[in-house]
Amino acid sequence: MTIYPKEAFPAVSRRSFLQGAAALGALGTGAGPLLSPGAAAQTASADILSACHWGVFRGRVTDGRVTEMIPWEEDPAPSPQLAGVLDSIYSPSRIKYPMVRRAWLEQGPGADPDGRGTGDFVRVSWDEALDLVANELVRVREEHGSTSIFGGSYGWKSPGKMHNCQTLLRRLLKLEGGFTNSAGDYSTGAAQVILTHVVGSIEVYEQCTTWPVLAEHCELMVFWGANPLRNSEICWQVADHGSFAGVDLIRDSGIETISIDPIRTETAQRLGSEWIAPRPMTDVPLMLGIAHTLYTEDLHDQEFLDRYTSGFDRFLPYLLGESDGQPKTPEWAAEICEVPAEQIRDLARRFASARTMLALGYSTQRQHHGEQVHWMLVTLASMLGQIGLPGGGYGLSYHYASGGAPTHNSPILTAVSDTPGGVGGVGGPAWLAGGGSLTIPVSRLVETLLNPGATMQFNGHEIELPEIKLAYWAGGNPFAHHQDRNEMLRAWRNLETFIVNDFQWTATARHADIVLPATTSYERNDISQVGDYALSHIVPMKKLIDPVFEARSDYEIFTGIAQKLGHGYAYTEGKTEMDWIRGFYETARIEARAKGMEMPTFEAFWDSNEPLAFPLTEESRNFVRYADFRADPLLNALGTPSGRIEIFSRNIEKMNYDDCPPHPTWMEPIERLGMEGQKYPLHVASNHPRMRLHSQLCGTSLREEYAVQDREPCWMNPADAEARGLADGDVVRVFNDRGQILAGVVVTDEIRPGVVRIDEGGWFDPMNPREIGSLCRYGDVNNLTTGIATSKLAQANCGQTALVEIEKFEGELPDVLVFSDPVS
Ligand SMILES: Nc1nc2c(c(=O)[nH]1)N[C@H]1C(S)=C(S)[C@@H](COP(=O)(O)OP(=O)(O)OC[C@H]3O[C@@H](n4cnc5c(=O)[nH]c(N)nc54)[C@H](O)[C@@H]3O)O[C@H]1N2
Ligand SMILES: Nc1nc2c(c(=O)[nH]1)N[C@H]1C(S)=C(S)[C@@H](COP(=O)(O)OP(=O)(O)OC[C@H]3O[C@@H](n4cnc5c(=O)[nH]c(N)nc54)[C@H](O)[C@@H]3O)O[C@H]1N2
Ligand SMILES: [Mo]
Repeated sequence: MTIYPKEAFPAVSRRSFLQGAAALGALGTGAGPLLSPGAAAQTASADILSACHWGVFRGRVTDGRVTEMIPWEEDPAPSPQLAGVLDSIYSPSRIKYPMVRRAWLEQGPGADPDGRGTGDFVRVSWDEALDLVANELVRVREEHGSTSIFGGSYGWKSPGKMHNCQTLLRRLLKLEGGFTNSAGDYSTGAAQVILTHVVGSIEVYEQCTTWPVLAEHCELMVFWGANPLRNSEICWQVADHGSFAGVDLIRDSGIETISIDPIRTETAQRLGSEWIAPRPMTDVPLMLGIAHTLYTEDLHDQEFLDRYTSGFDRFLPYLLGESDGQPKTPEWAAEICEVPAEQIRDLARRFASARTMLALGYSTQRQHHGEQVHWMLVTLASMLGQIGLPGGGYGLSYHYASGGAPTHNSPILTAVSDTPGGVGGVGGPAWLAGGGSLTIPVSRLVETLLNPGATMQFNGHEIELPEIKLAYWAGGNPFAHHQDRNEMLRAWRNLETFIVNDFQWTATARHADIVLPATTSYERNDISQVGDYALSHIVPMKKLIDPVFEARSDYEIFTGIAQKLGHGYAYTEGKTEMDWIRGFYETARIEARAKGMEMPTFEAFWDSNEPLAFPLTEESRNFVRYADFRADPLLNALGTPSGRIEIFSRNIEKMNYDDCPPHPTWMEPIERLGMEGQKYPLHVASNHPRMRLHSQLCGTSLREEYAVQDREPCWMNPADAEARGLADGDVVRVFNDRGQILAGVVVTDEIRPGVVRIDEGGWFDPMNPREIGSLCRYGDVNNLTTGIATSKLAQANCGQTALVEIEKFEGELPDVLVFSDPVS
């Protein structure tokens, strides 16, 4: 249903589009959508259009089984992970039936909590499982109050607007009288809090100046811990892969690029970028050294600072060392970050003499004192004075979900709401919506479980930590995503009941008391949009096959529980799955009409088996972030107290936090490479994996592409490997005071010395689940990372903070067991 005359970017060239449209016999000429009557007839009958985080695809179904997922022909860069998506439907790690942990079932809630993870489950019927859950929700609420139920259930889930398992869970818990929710996310927990003080919005998920504008105007693009060619494999909605086209535009335009990253990324390789590899967690000193040169060599833009920012005069004494006796010279910075002082000076001069775009990723703020990095980057960009100019300034989502791909003129699909009778929220991370009786910062659940009743500072507020007795997870895998696994295991023992809906036997499901088998999105109908930023199409997510084994959709599961509790009708509002989907579409249709476009009827859209395309305007193709603020900073004032970029924040000053001063500041993290008294010699970069979405697809055949002797890979520089007598393919024990894991060595000079890389998302497979600190056989890196918070301001996670030692594993290599069904 590609029926608009649309721009070449990002999917197809204009020429091929015209040919395609002509072949369909329907060429749109106006601004509004036209329905292609022949569209449905064009496609093979068994190829069903659907979509997922990895992109739009057609599922080939033969005899009730999906045999192939064929990428949509308009996808500019289909994800190599799609093969794993298919495998996830049938993988041996699929949860087949409702299961209850034996001790919990026989002895009651809270029994033998150390036995979680041992795989001693009893199969029960759906009816019994739903009874157990319903009764337990009632018991805990009556005995301990509604805040003792944790429904924060953070994490990823299907991109469908209907089967949003987290919203569906919260809808149930709200209906029954409230729960403790979580705020923020693991992605940008530090940046999104600090940036509201600095630029007046969370900023990290905002659209960037578009790739086509960069191609025309940018002269120097800096990828600062930012890797679009890996991180835009996926979208929070359905991937459009616009960044792949964007990076190619940059390459073809001959723009100079620099990558500042401990790893030589795919993006840097494609672009042939200059590679600068500082010590991890030392980006603030590096930025300060550049800022010092800008100021002392009079390369900074004082006019911009005067007109658009506030508080530079309060930051300057720190930069020059007048307030603390330490000028932030390139020599000072070089000592910390191991980038030579002359190179730091050179960066400052080059940034100032060219139209420069600073593209920062998220990992630099997933670190102790992570707030400072984004604040200092905005300060640096302010000194350069190019914010709001085409191709200059900074961009915080070039690496994520194809930020910078131009936004199409599309209505926004509404979604199922966590409030029965309420209107569904639109776009954005659902966990930002709030809505519980009490809210804790998302990465502080473990701290909460260990310290009920204690108080916690959070962004100028004080929270009293509730006593959580029951946690319910639907969507998200905390036994992969949370840091310091062993501290977490200790904390989890304080839970009386842990309930999980998932379709795979993840470590989280294995540690549950009640496990409910969910369907994958390929076993139910849904609807979504293509591209978090591009919003290029509305796409049906059609059911390909009937549920596998006894799996039920989360909607059915929660409806079943609501029925047991006597609230079935309030929960469903009397609507079926297709009623909801049609409702979201019809609401979008009304919005489209207000924008002067006519969408086809729902039936025509659904039956066409094609995504519905929306047009791109010149204006959005040419979008420049902050152009309006630059044009008129009074009329388009920022949402900060001063209306300007705050290099000094009075609000943060008032909070008086020792770990978040009122201007960007370098503070030593608890551990880092090159620190004084460093206990362990190697830093672990726990990056986002190329062949997974976090832990998703780790249980599939894709593992064959990367696993080393069946273990998660551990990248090492040849120098570090040699120093330990290690060779490519060896299995090693990676350890520190927090935990220990096995991993498989990959020796490569694409990583700087002193840093090893073990991607996040490897499934946790303890040798002895009863023993805290037991060796993880597969390689879950979060056994090694610290569970502390970034600061009192954001209370965000520090997944990128960990030092370790590595030695060859000499014992008998244990089999990895986590990818099979624990029960059969
Ligand atoms: N050390 C370290 N740790 C990190 C990070 C890091 O960089 N380093 N990154 C952090 C970041 S940014 C994030 S976002 C988190 C990611 O953490 P998560 O979002 O928790 O990770 P996923 O593996 O995507 O887990 C999603 C789970 O939901 C399940 N699921 C998917 N769809 C459905 C559905 O429709 N219904 C149900 N019931 N279940 C479903 C999947 O099977 C899977 O188990 O990890 C964080 N942890
Ligand atoms: N393929 C794939 N794509 C994904 C995801 C996935 O799991 N798989 N997850 C998605 C999600 S939820 C999110 S939040 C985003 C995450 O986006 P990011 O957090 O930006 O991604 P990371 O891969 O953790 O890190 C990006 C780069 O930062 C570098 N880096 C690490 N530490 C430092 C440091 O101290 N300084 C500097 N300068 N660089 C450093 C890493 O080497 C890496 O190349 O990705 C999204 N995209
Ligand atoms: Mo994330």
